[in-house]
Amino acid sequence: MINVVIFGAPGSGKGTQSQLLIKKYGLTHVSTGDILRAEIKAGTELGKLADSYMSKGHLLPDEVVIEILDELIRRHSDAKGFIFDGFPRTLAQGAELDKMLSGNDTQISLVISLEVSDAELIDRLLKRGQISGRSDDNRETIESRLKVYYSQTSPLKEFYAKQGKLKIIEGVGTVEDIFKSIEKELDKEF
Ligand code: B4P
Repeated sequence: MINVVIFGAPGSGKGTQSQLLIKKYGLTHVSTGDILRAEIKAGTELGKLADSYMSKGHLLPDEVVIEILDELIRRHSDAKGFIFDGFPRTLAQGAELDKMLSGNDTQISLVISLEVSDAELIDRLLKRGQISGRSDDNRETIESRLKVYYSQTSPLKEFYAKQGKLKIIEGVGTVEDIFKSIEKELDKEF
């Protein structure tokens, strides 16, 4: 099994690059953001809870997201591998993901960290906000998401660097050129 984490700040292109990765490598895409947005759309209890955090740019409690992931990994036990997009987002989620995967006799193969400046991230998300109607793509919430990223999520880089799994990729340029840099790293695993 090949398991890849696509890592980066909000707007760094995790979702965009994941779409290309699914096509080329046939891995199962796990986007916690997409799952939560689907719950919001469906008006479920989980969706209401998710909206109360996401619209402020905050992370959902670890135990809520971990439960979703745990169930999903069990349901896809026959997958060729996973692309984890937007998960883990805290050190606790990272440790839990390692446990879940080792329980299935597998592990994270590679962590791709997309590096993009704050100015570019803000610009991308404001542009997306104009068309997506996403409640978290407005300036105030974007600034809060960036703060949360630096305080709670970016420490995971050190966590994965220590495991020898972190690959830093320049996340600015055309979507195709960035994908080529990711492919170079992934092709070594297949
Ligand atoms: P996510 O859905 O994961 O969203 P994201 O980080 O904002 O976006 P991403 O990096 O995927 O950006 P994209 O490719 O779309 O999370 C949303 C919220 O859900 C979180 O804030 C949190 O509240 C909650 N949540 C999710 N997971 C959680 C977890 N594990 N624990 C707790 N809470 C959780 O790209 C953005 C834009 O840039 C797009 O418009 C795209 O077209 C553009 N773009 C992409 N690549 C480009 C390039 N190379 N050049 C120019 N533009 C580019």
